[in-house]
Amino acid sequence: MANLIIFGESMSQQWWHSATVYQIYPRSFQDSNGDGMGDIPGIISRLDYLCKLGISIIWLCPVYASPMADNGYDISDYCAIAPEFGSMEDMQALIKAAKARGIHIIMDLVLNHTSDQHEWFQQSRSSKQNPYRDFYIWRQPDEQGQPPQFNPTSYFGGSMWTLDEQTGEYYFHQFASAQPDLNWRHPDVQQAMHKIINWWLQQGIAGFRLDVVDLIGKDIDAGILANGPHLHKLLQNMNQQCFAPQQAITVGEVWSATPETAKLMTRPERGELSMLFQFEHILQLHHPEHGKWRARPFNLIAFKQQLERWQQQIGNGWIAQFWGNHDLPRAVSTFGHEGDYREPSAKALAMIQFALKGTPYIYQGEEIGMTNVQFEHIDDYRDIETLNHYHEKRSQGWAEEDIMTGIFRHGRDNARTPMQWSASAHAGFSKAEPWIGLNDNFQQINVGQALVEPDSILYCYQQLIALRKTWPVLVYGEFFMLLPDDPQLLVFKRHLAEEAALVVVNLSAEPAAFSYNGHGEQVVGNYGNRQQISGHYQPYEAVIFDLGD
Ligand code: TEU
Ligand code: CA
Repeated sequence: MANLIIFGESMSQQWWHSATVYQIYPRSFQDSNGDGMGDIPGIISRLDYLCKLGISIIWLCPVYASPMADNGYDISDYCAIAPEFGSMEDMQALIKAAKARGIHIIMDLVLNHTSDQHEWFQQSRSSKQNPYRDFYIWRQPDEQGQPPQFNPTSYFGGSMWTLDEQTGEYYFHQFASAQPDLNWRHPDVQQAMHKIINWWLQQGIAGFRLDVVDLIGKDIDAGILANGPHLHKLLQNMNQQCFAPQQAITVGEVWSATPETAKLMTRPERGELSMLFQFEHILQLHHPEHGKWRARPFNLIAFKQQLERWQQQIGNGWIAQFWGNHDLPRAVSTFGHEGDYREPSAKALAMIQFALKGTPYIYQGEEIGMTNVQFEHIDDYRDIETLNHYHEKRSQGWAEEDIMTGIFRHGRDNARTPMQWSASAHAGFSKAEPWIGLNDNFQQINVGQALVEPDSILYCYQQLIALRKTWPVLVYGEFFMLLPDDPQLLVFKRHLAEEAALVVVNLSAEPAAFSYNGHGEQVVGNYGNRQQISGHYQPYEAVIFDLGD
């Protein structure tokens, strides 16, 4: 396809720019064999549903062999399937069945760390002379037996260093001690991982989501973890050895990303990644000292400033557009409205997402407006991050209610309750008690209900997915923010050659007035069909107008 000039930069068009990705968290998507755990045959049974939605790519969260300390983000064998999800034959059947429906699969590759049960780590910890010793990061204790000076708190609580009795040295892990960081400075680590990547591409997958990929360039002795000095070289090597030869699609999870670093990682001429997830709209919710556990309310004006910066500064780089994922609270509960305006606000969030530059990612259940959950007791929670946080804060004297409020609002299990397929037992997810509790609103909020409702959230997503495939102005149009300081209205324009679109969203629970000097035709709306752009907008009313040429 021809190149475009966007904000003065030459942009080569890719099919995955206008495609939509659907993220599946396998353990919570569909159980096929009645053990209460989602699995790969369950996913195969739902491919026609995804096809009907108009999905082009599935991002499949880890299904590799794993002790499941972090639900599969602790891999013990990259080329084997965890039995609870099925067999390698099931995985090959999924790839084939998806391809037959025109759906590509990208797999979640956890390359920053392995499970401590991985053969490499078992060898590495066995002796200081073992050839695998330097696959990981080991340091001598100091005279007092303490770990190195550089000793940040792990994402899951506690120190990032764990003393291993066998050889009396500390090993480094940014997440759980069951997830030792790989030493990416070691050429054998790079080669071993390239081999795994190429093996999976030969199985017929289309690419990868790269877990915390900005951490692999770390320089521990310089105290640098994210966006380290070795990152770009490592990504360029990986691209040359693996991605480019097979036109693989890659999306990096990059919590540290800024528009500047994102351009370095995703401009096509740099030969690194296809696109990345940046998290500024999530991080703005985090408390400066207590992060997500004492989160602040969503601030629309701050959001608009970030949005304008990203949309205008990413140039010919590319990003993923998302509201939620398996680590984040439910989008409609965080950015929309859980009560009377749940449906219009869920559609409003979808319309914003699909009207922006960047590939849209739908997290399972977002298409029906699934909400956060509030389990009675901490024992009902499953996530290692949540459980470690609870026990750590209880030991530090935090009130139970304070901790639970943080978990209700931002705990990762909000996104991991079983997919709500129907109002029948266990929401049609399983014939048995699921591995984690259901959200008790599944009888009102489920796919079966959405499919029989002509103006459901689901059909709004279906319309937006189709629209992006046929209206390039939404995919490539230059972005212009209007009313930057308005606390209720998000209004922006997209321009491409003679085409122009105007997006007007009242992202509040109160009516808002908007006046605009010009005419447009409603293409998508969540409150019936507007004839005028100017006027009053209902709570969470959103409209995409075609301003014509
Ligand atoms: O997440 C990276 C990560 O840092 C998140 O866990 C984040 O810190 C936290 O959830 C924000 O509150 C990736 C995976 O998406 C996550 O599921 C894994 O637990 C983690 O890496 C380790 O692999
Ligand atoms: Ca199962």
